[in-house]
Amino acid sequence: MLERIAGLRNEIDVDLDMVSSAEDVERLRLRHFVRKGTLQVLTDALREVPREEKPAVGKALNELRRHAEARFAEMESRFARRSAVRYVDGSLPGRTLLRGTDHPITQMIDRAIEIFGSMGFDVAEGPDVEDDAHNFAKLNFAADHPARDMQDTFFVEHADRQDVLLRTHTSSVQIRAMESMQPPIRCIMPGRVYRNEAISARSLAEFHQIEGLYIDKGVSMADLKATIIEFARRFYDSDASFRFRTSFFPFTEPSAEIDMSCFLCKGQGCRVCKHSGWLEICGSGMVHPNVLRACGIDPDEYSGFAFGFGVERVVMMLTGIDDIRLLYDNDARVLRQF
Ligand code: 2U9
Repeated sequence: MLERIAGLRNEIDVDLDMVSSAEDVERLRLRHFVRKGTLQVLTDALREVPREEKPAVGKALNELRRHAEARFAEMESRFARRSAVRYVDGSLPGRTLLRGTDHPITQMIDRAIEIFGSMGFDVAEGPDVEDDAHNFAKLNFAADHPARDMQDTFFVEHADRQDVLLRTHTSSVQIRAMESMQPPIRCIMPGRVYRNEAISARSLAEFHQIEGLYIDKGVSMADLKATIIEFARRFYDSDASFRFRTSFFPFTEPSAEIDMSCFLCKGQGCRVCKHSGWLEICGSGMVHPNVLRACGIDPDEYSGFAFGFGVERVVMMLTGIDDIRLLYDNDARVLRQF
């Protein structure tokens, strides 16, 4: 009997030394460990062993069982680790791979760049962290203009300067363009801007603007009107009508807000245009002579127009999204619709 026990121990060891997969281990486990397996057959045979030999044989059987259990446990865990990495169930259906798309804000900016590009406008870029001169002073903001106030502007702590801030509009980029180039200047400035505003469904403390600027000899309000109408007909609706309402900005004179007949209801009144039939599409005006002068451009020789609009507002109008925060939640269920 002791020989049979030693033989089975040897057999189990040799079998386990040769396994190469979890399935092999499982096959051996079924051979040795189940109710009618080799170990149980030997245990049952203990009944036939003479009484005086029983203690030694019983002890040897217990040792064999412990040894076999330890070896099986070791082999099972070895293959479980490997199979967790390697095992592929070819019968499972494939996983759907979701393709990413450009964010709707990026899509709108790209479309605007393409349309203005076809009209001869370049793209200019500038820093998000600005100084008071480029963000306010050279844009003809009076020293006590409320927009400089802590309520609107994020000021940046700086060891020796008090005039560092996050740009509140991309007009600062236009100032840099005029300082560094001689007219004709024709460019748009898409970019992120920052205002210290309460966050709500309609406003965020960070949003995107696109501004445009055209400086040359003899540029007039007629050029402004033609450029914006051409852009809006291509961007929104080829049949739209337009109206120009007088307005005020420190950096333009005269200034105008531009409205377009609603692309959805064609002026009849609907939810998008708040039942007015009109959509406000941008602010605009002729660049103020003080602004030209501050950038080293002679207002007696050159004139120019400028315009600006908020990109998130455009995205909301075109998509029907009525809470601006949805554009920044990065929820794929929202974004994959565009
Ligand atoms: C220079 C001179 C003039 C840019 C302009 C607007 C009118 C305007 C707002 C629309 C909504 C910004 O996003 S918004 O809050 N903008 O109404 N912007 S004219 O005029 C300039 C810019 C630069 C040197």
